[in-house]
Amino acid sequence: TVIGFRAAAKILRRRVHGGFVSEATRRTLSLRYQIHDLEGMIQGIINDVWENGDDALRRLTKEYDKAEISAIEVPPAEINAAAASVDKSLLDALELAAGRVKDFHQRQREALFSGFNQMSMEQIYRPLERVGCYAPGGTAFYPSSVLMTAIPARVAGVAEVCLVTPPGKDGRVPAPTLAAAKLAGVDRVFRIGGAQAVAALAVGTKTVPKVDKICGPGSIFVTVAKRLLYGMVALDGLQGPSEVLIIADDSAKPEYIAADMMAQAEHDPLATTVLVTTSERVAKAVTDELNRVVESMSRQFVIHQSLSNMSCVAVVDCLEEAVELSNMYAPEHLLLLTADSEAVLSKIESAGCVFTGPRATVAFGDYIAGPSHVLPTSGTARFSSPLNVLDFIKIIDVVRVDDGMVKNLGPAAATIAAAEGLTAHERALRLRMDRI
Ligand code: HSO
Ligand code: ZN
Repeated sequence: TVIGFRAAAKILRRRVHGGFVSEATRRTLSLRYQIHDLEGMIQGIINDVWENGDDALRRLTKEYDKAEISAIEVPPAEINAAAASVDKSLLDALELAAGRVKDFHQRQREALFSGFNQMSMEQIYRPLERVGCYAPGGTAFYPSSVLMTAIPARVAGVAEVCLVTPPGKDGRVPAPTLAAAKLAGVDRVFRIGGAQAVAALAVGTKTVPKVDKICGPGSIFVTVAKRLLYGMVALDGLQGPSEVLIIADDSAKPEYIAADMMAQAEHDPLATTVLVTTSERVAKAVTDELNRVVESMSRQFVIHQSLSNMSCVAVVDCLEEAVELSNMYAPEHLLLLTADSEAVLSKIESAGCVFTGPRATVAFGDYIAGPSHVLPTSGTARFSSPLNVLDFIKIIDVVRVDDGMVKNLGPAAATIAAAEGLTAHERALRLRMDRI
């Protein structure tokens, strides 16, 4: 069904303010898994890993992933063998992608490092020492997510990059994931997933090292575990189900729009697709096209659920209204299919990644363009950024004090110290001033 601006605004506002575990997610979870106290259940897993370490990891992997694992860490020989077993064409494609992701982030690094320094005050940069990347596994395993998390970390100069990813029922990590890990320069791979993997990275076990930061998207269990452990460990953000908002005018091709809506929807029954168009004709043509094609898709069941429960098509009066909706929603992915898309882009205030150009599709960003596909979701693009080199770098400020600074700035500093009643501060300053 096609709705108007006001109805769309209401739906999108509710979604953005639904918090990071939206009501829809909670409802689905309690129906599917009979979980009524999600946070309580995950806290139980965290405590278990904290108390029982590797034993808990093996037991929980058996319980949740239905896999018997003896070695939690994947040995280098297994990584190499897996990489060698992967199809040449896939390996070449992953290598091309890895090179482009590396390039993009190296450019960011250069821009950062050529940044500001004053003579006496400056900022210097130091990489985090150890980080943990989470790559989703199970039915949909994503070697692309390995590249999109590990490579920015590597480029930032992180000393040790670890990867956790859940094993299949045979206890093995899929070969393409291991091949991607090798290409990305991952140091250590652990065959664990879910909340238990996040807990292991945050607290450390005999086998799994404690890391400084955990990044990468995962299931709701992973996301809740991240939130519960925040503070003990740094996070890249709390990624929810994936989203796209598409702004289209009458020049847009309905076939392309429908294709991207389905590509988004196939991720997850909770993935969200929003089409905002100024063209009634386009809205109608997209709906027809979806009805025509959905049944031919291999993941039609997921697509159908996502499109019917989590998506909407809105017809608005003008592109200004479309932009207003988009800025309010702050989508993870924004697809701009309008005649003058640069003009629209200049009005965009919040979005994870914008795709524009005559052949734009989100899938380029998912796999090969260069920016990380780990992007802020659930409205968090209002205040956060895509995963990038800065996620893996700490800034250290430097203040160099010479006679000039003492002369020029000492009196003002001493005056403020006196006003604060901190006489030892004032004295420390005056000692320097008196010696000149
Ligand atoms: N669109 C997803 C990333 C992805 N797509 C991985 C395919 N594989 C979240 O940005
Ligand atoms: Zn995708």
